[in-house]
Amino acid sequence: MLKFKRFLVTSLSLVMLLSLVLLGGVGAAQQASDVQEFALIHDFTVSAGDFKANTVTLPETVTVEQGKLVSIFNVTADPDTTHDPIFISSTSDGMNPVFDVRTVSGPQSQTGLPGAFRVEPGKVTIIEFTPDQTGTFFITHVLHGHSIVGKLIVK
Ligand SMILES: [Cu+2]
Repeated sequence: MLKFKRFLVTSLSLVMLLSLVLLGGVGAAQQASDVQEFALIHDFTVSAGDFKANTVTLPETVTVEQGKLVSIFNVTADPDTTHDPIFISSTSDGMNPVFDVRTVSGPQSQTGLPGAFRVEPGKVTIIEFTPDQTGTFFITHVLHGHSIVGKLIVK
């Protein structure tokens, strides 16, 4: 009985501690509300072995506000394929990178191209940028040899 009581007290303490941590987390997130955070899954769907198959992102469209820092956590759903380079481009061919995209955590692009980022299986690549113009932009793997992907809308 004493053991059970101790277990109960310990469990309750843990729950309270967890609540405090979670509430603290929420508070911190509210303080950092100027950061627009998104998780982006790059899903490479091979159709009949064609490497030029479509890649999609989930969600397919990300909508952000101009002038506010954007932070995107990128992962790939494909267990084998590393994507590099990925660009956010004003054109769907990926040739016009915008917003000075930086990789702040995870694998860096090995292409050396400005604005390029890399997504590897089993790793999280965090990119940051501040959109300085409105419009529709393309999150593209075109230079990696397969076609479109996601859209970024800046309002
Ligand atoms: Cu790719």
